[in-house]
This record gives sequence, structure tokens and C-alpha cells, in this order.
Amino acid sequence: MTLVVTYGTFDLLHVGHVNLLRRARSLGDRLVVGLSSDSFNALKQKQSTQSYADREVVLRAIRYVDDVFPEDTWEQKADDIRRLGADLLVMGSDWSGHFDALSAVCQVRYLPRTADISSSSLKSLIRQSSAAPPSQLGVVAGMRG
Ligand code: C2G
Repeated sequence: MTLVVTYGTFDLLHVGHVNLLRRARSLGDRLVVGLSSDSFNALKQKQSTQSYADREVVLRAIRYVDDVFPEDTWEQKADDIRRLGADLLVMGSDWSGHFDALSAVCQVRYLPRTADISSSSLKSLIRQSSAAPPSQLGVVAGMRG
């Protein structure tokens, strides 16, 4: 049984997140996600639209995700990996090299990021569309070509 672990904020869950979760799950038999807590996001200077509780509900509804636990610090990964008995840590390529030191406790793989989509770009689109007059509203086409 191969256990895969990944970490993230997963705010405004989008196709990029789902692609990462699907690929991570396909590399093992079980996928467990370390979900950034609201206090950890503050530490990361990351403004999350959804609370930890809501992001956890959404993540647990994704069929690729078998379990979720809180991520509160940068340093907890090695202990998490030992505690879970994880075989593989998967992260998106924007983290390439950042967690190589963890190869002491499990395999580490970076998967290609999905282009042209992020929670922050979604947020700015929502802000733009809420500022736009109704006549200009409609499917935010062209965002992903
Ligand atoms: N991701 C992706 N493609 C995108 C956007 C995100 O593959 N277009 C991946 C990221 O590379 C990451 C995961 O989805 O592996 C979650 O992304 P974020 O929610 O942005 O996570 P982040 O805030 O980077 O937190 O300790 C590590 C941190 O918790 C990572």
C-alpha cells in the first residue's frame, strides 16, 4: 500500500488543484492532504477566501482525497511523513527543490503545475466582474483559452 501526502491551501478549489490531486492519487493507493490552517496562511502571508473548515469540507468531497489534516508550520512535514508512514510527498512544480531534504524520509516528486489558473487570478476576475456593469457580465470566457 503506497501512501501519498501533499500540502496546500486549496482556496477556491479549481482545475489546477484537482489535476494535482488526481495525479498525486494515481501515484499511490491513498492520498492524504496537509491543509494549511488559517493561522499558517497568515504566516505564509496568504489571504485565503475560504476558512479552513470550508476548505476541508470541499477537499474531503474530492474523490481523490482519502484524508485531510491541518498544516500549521513549515517544519511539521518530516514528523507528518513518519507519523503517517507516507511513502511519497508530491507537490506542484512551483515548489521544485523546496522539499528535497525530505527525501531522507520518503520519495519527493514535483508535478507540472496547470497553466493559466490560480486562486489569486480567480479572485481578481471575481473582483473585476463584480465591478463590471451587468451588460458586460457573462461566462468569464477566454480565461483558459
Ligand atoms: N497547483 C497546480 N496548478 C495550479 C495551481 C496550484 O498544480 N494552477 C498546485 C500547487 O503547486 C500545490 C497545490 O496545487 O502543489 C496547492 O496549491 P496552493 O493551494 O496554492 O498551495 P500553497 O499555498 O502553495 O501551499 O507547505 C506547502 C504549502 O502548504 C503549499
